[in-house]
Parts: sequence; C-alpha cells; structure tokens
Amino acid sequence: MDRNCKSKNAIVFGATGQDGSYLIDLLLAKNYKVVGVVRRSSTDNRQRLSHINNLSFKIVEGDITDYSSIISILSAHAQDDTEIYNLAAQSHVAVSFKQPGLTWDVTAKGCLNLLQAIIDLGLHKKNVRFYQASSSEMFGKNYDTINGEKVQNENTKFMPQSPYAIAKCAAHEAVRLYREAYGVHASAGILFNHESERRGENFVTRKITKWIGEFTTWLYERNLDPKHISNSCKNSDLIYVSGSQYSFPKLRLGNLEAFRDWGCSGDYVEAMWLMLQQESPDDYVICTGKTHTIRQFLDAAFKLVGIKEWDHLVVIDPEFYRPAEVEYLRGDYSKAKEKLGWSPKTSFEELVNFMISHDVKHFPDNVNRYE
Ligand code: NDP
Ligand code: GDR
Repeated sequence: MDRNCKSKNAIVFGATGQDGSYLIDLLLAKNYKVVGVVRRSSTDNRQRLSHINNLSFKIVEGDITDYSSIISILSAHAQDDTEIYNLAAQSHVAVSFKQPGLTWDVTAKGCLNLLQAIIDLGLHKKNVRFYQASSSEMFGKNYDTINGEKVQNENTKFMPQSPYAIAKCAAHEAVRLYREAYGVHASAGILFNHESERRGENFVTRKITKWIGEFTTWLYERNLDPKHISNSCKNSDLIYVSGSQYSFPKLRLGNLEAFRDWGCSGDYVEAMWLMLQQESPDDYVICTGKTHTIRQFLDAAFKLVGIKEWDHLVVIDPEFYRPAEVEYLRGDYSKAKEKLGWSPKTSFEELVNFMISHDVKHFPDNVNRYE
C-alpha cells in the first residue's frame, strides 16, 4: 500500500527551529497529524510556529537530553507507522567550541536517547520511521575529487573540525548502528547549509541580510543615500554619511573566504520527508552542487540594494573566527536524485533575493532587484 495514504502521524523534535517550522508546514499540507516537541523556555521560542492555526498540530514540551521526557512523549504519541524527525540540536558551530559539553549532550546523546527509546518501547517493530539531521560539517576538512571536481558525497570520509561536527558524526554512526543491529527504519540526511527568512540571526547569511535590512531602513528614515557614505569611515567601527551627523555600526564578520553549498530550507525538508517514504532506510547527501564564498554572498546581497562596494561597511572581527574552520563544502546529490527523485529547486541567486526581500523593507529608489 502507498505509505503516503496510510501513515499520517509525525513527531518533530526541534519543532521551533528553522527546519522544524518548514517541515511542520510541509507535513500539515500533506494532512499529517503532527506533534511538535518544544523545550521549556522562559522566553518565547515559538515564533516560527506562530503562523500555524491547524487542529492537526499539537505542541508538547520535552527535551532530548532527558530520556524520561522522550519516553513519555513517544509512549503518548507514537503509533504504528509514526514518523519521528530529529531536528533538535545545539546547531551553531562556533558556539560548540565554547560549549562543547552541552553540544555533545544535545547533538550526540540526544539522538542516542531517541534511538534507544524507540528500541525500549518496541516502536521499531511497529514500522516507526526515524530521520536524523546529519550535517555536511561532518566532512570537515575532507573532499573527494570526482571528474576533476572537488565534492563530498555519501562515500567521502568524515574529518570533523568542531565539537558540533564530532557530535553529529557520533549521532550519524548511532543511526547506522541501530539500523543494522536492531533493524530500525532510521535514515540520515547529510544536509549542506540551507537558509531562509526563518534562519537564526547568528548564522552568517541571515546576519548579513538582517544587517542590510537595518542599514537600509536607517538610510531611508534619514533620507540618506548610500553613495554619500564618507570614505573617512574606513578605519572606524562606524559608518558616517557625508554632510550628516549620523552614524551606524558596521557589519562585523569573521572569515569571508570559506566556501559553502547554500540551498533553501523549504526544498530540503521535502528531502527529509522523501527519505522516510522509502521502503529501506538509507543515508543521503542533500545539497545544490554549487559553492560560493561568504564574500560572494555579500556581493550578491549588497548588489540587491544597489551597493556595489561594501568593504567600508564591514569590519573583519577576530571574534567571529573559529579555532578550526571548514574551508570548502560542495555536495554531490546524485544519489538523492536517483533514489528519491529529489533535486534542489532554489538557486543561490534566488535564495539571496528571497532573504533580502524579506529583511529589507526600504529599497533605494534606483535599484532594479531583478536585473
Ligand atoms: P535550529 O538551530 O534553527 O533549530 C534547532 C532546534 O533544536 C530548535 O528547535 C531548538 O529549540 C531545538 N533544541 C535545541 N536543544 C534542544 C533540546 N535539548 N531538546 C529539544 N530541542 C532542542 O537548526 P535548523 O533548523 O537550522 O537545523 C535543524 C537540524 O538540522 C539541526 O539538528 C541542525 O544541526 C541540522 N542541520 C542544519 C543545517 C542547516 O544548514 N540549517 C545543515 C545540516 C544539518 P529552541 O528553539 O528552543 O532553541
Ligand atoms: P556553518 O554556518 O558553520 O556552516 O553551519 P554559519 O552560517 O554559522 O557559518 C558559515 C561560514 O561563515 C563564516 N563566517 C561567519 N559565521 C557566522 N555564524 N558569523 C559570522 O559573523 C561569520 N563570519 C564569517 C564561518 O566561519 C563559516 O565558514 C551551518 C549550521 O546550520 C550547522 O548546524 C549545519 O550543520 C551546517 O551549516 C551545515
């Protein structure tokens, strides 16, 4: 029977994150009943879910570092054929260098807790399916050269470069082990960077588009033109506009030379869902196959608001350099294309345009964003 018609229940851990919110939108559109697991917080962490007004969606509180909390959630909500998506993580690479223990507990042990709970409750015998959010960060320093091109695919060896990546490797290996040892229908998506207007504001793409949005609003509200930015601000942390007393803090960034394979979150959650519709569990690389530097992202984003030179608007701040960097990521999604029929829909240019269109409220008059 078509699983699509049969199984309509999902539990999403990490529901409040970028991907959690996109995945829940997708599942609800497919008429699933969805339970979103949200950790208790003293401040509002449900903003990315606030647009959802659907009786098929229920929020429950829980934390993946707490095995008993997982047991009670799965006991109450997992039925035959339920799909369990683990998107919960301490997902910021730079933060993982400062909080390695916490990153391990959430990002590695949390996944193990979920897999073990599936076994302890016998859910693997009820055709429950499990998705793990693995990451291109696991490749770290490594790539293969295929037909003269530097890429990473499912056969590329992991060489993690951060506590986050080490934790993701451990979780990834746990998925493989529980699949092989206990027959859990557990799949891992090795996803390359993916972004959207819901991206956390301390990841580099959103940090850039959000800053451009605030800067253009500042110019607009004071009737200032970016062409009049004073050259004298080159060695300052502030931007000055000639003939005005106003100043604005520059955009502070770290390494601009790293390459990332950036795709769109909305496209990638579709791949997660497709993995759990397969008869057999497996691991898949999900990416665009194109790579750009942070500098190229800056070029594309500033161009959309009519700014061609941006060096004098950005400060390179050692604070945002990492103790170890992943210099080059470019994926090869051939397996996902062949087995899942999945391909990315959004190009790099469309992604930048989409994020800038969301974050910029006041485009300078003379800008043609679509030229
Ligand atoms: P986010 O950081 O936006 O979301 C992470 C989610 O995990 C949030 O809902 C967060 O809750 C939740 N969370 C954190 N700690 C716990 C905990 N102890 N118990 C329960 N929930 C917890 O990440 P993304 O949506 O961008 O990514 C989703 C997953 O995919 C993550 O596992 C990430 O590592 C992985 N990934 C992401 C990629 C990307 O480019 N976006 C690429 C490859 C992998 P809260 O809102 O309360 O903080
Ligand atoms: P990444 O994403 O580490 O690839 O992990 P991030 O956007 O944080 O960094 C991308 C690259 O930009 C450089 N960079 C900066 N990064 C941040 N955050 N802030 C800065 O100011 C800055 N300046 C330069 C970084 O050094 C890096 O090279 C993301 C996360 O979503 C992970 O959870 C996921 O697993 C991987 O993508 C795939």
